[in-house]
Amino acid sequence: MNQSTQRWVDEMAKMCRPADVVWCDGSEAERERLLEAAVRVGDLIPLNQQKLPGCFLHRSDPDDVARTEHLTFICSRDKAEAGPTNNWMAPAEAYDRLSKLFAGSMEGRTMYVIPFLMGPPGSPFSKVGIQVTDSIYVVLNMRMMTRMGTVALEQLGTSGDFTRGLHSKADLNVKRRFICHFPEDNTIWSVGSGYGGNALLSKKCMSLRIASVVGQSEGWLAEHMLIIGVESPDGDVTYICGAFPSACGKTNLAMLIPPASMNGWRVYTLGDDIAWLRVGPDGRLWAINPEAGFFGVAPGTSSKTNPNAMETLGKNTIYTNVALRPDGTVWWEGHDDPPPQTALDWRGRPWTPASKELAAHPNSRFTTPARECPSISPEWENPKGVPISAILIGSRRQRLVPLVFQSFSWQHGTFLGATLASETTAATTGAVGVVRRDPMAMLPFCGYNMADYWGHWLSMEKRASHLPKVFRVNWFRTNEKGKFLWPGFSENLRVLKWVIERCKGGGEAEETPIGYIPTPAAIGGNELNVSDRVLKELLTVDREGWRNAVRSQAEFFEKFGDRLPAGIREEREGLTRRLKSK
Ligand code: OXD
Ligand code: MN
Repeated sequence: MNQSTQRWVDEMAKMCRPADVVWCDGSEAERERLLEAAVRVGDLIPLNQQKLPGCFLHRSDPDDVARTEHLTFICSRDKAEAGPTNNWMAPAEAYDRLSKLFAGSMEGRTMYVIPFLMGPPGSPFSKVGIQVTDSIYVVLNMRMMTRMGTVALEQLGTSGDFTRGLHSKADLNVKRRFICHFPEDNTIWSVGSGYGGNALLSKKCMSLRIASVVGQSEGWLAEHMLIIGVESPDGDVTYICGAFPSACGKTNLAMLIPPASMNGWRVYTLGDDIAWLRVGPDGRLWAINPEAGFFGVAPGTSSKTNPNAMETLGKNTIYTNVALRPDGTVWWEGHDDPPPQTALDWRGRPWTPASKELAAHPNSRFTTPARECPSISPEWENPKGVPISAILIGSRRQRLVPLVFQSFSWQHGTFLGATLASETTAATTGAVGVVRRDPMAMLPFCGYNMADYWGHWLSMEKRASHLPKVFRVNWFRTNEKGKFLWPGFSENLRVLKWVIERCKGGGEAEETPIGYIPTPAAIGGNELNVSDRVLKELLTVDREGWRNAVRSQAEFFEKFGDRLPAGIREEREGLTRRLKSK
């Protein structure tokens, strides 16, 4: 037994006063026991086991359905370390306030101790965490999202180097909800929520907020990125990472099936949400997915948008806040099947197609093991990771941002990431559809000052000799009627094809003030159902629009004062200059 883990767990138990403490080993027998207990206490509803073997439904508290960014804090000693984009609380104050909420919060409940490993066993990338929680739903999710149990304790050995995650649902009251990160203590305290992004501490809390800080000090990057391998007809596989804000189609892109017209192409899935990138001995950036499962957005997922996900979801899946059909199967808006005549909505209330409200919550989710995905890459658990040739930076923008363009350099690519903005989605509480700045899709997930984080990206140029090429993408352009201009989904592979050609020194492109833009012919083809006019519109630079964009970027950058790295300033000036000239 590792002394430091035991000591810490004892301390947490003393504060939370659970009825008992159970250490999770990750075994099958334990899964059975937990499922039985979850059904008994009403945390899970068994689904039709003939049609959906091993699948269950969870309905969360209606006030607890998304990440609550306004209740998420970085508790560094120095406020400036958290930076202007994070909420900050002094560590002493946070420990004091939250101790009071945790005190006795587990009375009458079991405290589960979850040792978990982020990354493949034995990998130099991997990190250990221990989460204690009073939620069986959380344990069952962590079991899929991480490598949980004995495997983690073995990796830890006698070391005290692990992330300490304390979680209690407490009374689920949003007034007493806090998600606090203590980067200097490698510690996370989360209270008052059972929602994935707030309560599965391995995910956003550890693998992004804490890991980004660790990455800065150890010289690597923790990013909100998918990882895919794209095989071209000659059999060569190119690995690509992609940063997109929540609910912008990362899971769909990660599991893409090529359109019928792109014979010989294939996409392998390695990760759909988080990538850890390190410089390899060859001077390239190598990536792993620290997670072991997918926590995807259900609405909009169908055999048309994501056949691989639909196949994965047929078994061993926990659904959260979707609708329940009378035959014990699930449904959501955008599902393959038409709306059911009757169902129970995500809150368990009777629902019919005439109902005014949605059947599934717009941020309803599925949790499912990665290994069951038909497109999973044979390399996904390679302890060395995979070498990354390109990074996509994408967001949801109806106007202005072209379908794709390539940065001039790593520094310019960092600038494209730093100036990313997106229309908000249901993955977080608050208004949907408002454009907000979301640098590298990390706004809610960067555990330290965003200006220093850009500086860290820029410093990669000194650490690595062959950095990936950086591309800005936008699948979400619409016309005046709000109709999408680009078909998206499997057709996005045409954009990836051009990206890969560029990485290999080919691909037709035109130099513009914002970057290299493909010629319409380099993207389109006879089989693509997009008119030449629309394709041209998708690949045009609106100079006036970009001049306005530069002004709004300036307001954002001003928040960082002197901490803004020189490289970002240079790129701003360069862009302004290029937009002025003919
Ligand atoms: C997620 C998110 O759950 O980004 O991945 O919200
Ligand atoms: Mn995400």
